[in-house]
Amino acid sequence: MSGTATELSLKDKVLALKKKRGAVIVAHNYQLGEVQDIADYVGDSLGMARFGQASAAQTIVICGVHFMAESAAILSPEKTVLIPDLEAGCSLAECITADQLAAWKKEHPGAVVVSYVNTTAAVKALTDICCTSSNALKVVQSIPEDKEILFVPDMYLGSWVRMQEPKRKIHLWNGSCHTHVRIKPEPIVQLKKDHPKAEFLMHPECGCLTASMGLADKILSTDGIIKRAKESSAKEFIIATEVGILHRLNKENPGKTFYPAAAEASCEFMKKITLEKVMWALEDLQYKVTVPKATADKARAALDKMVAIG
Ligand code: CIZ
Repeated sequence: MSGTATELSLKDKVLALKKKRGAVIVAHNYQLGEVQDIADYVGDSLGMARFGQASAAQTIVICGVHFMAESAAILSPEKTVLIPDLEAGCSLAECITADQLAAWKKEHPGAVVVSYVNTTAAVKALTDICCTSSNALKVVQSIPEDKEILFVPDMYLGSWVRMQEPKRKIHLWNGSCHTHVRIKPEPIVQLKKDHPKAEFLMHPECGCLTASMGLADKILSTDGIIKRAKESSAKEFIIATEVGILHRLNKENPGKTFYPAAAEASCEFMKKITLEKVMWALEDLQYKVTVPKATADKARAALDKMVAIG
C-alpha cells in the first residue's frame, strides 16, 4: 500500500471512530498538519477549551499539550476529555509548581497573581486572573495600579507587558518556553534583509522578544498571527513562533509566502500527537484527563475573570 493510501485509511478510521464516539477533535495551531486537517476546530488553547464547552459532544479529544486538556476539563467537567499521549507536556507550564507559587505569594502578601494559560490546573487554582498572549496587557490593566502583580510563568510575555505598563510593580517568574527560546535575533535580521517587503509577526513568548521587538511589525498570539496574515495586504511574512502554525498559514493563504524565523522552533511535545494516536484515543477512550473538583472550581474562577475582561 502506498504512503498516501495508508494515510487516507488512517484518516478514515479516525473520522469513523469520531462519529461512533460522538466526539469532537480540537487541535492547537502548533499541531502536526495531518492532525490539524482532521480537527473540528483548530486554534489557541482558550479557543479549544471554549469550542469543546460549546459543543454538544460528550467526548472531547484534545490534540495539544497537557495543560490544554486540563483547561478543557475545567470548563467542561461533565464531559470526557481525552489526550492521545500523556507525555505531551509543556515546558513552560512545568516552570512553576503550585508549591512554588504558594511560597512566592507568601513573600508578596496582597499581590495579584496573573497566570498565563500555559500553567497547570493546580497553579491556576492559586491564581487571581488568567491571561493569554492576546489579552495579557488588558488583564494587567484591569488591576488597580497600586497593586503588586506576580506574573507567571513566562518572563518574556511578562516583560513585554511590563514595558507597556512601566509604572506598575510587576514581578516576573523566571520561566520560558524551550521552543520559543530557540528563536534568535540574528536570523531574523538576515530574513528581513532578504525579504524587505515581508511583514514580521512575532509571538510574545519568543526568547529574542526584547532584542527583536523593534523589528517586529506586530506582536501577536497564535490566533492573532492567523488573523493578521489573512487581513494584511502583504504577500510575504516572517513568522516568529512554533513552526506548526505554518501549516494553517499556508493552507488558508494561497498566494502568500511565510518564512519561519527559526525552522528549528518545533515543539517535540506538541508533535507527540499523531493521527495514529488520535485513532487509539478514540478506539480505547484514552487517556482521560480530569481535574479534582475543588481545584477545577478555583481554576475556573480565574479563567472566568479573564473571559469577563475579554
Ligand atoms: O494560548 C495558546 O494557545 C498559546 C500557547 C499561545 C497562543 O498565542 O495562542
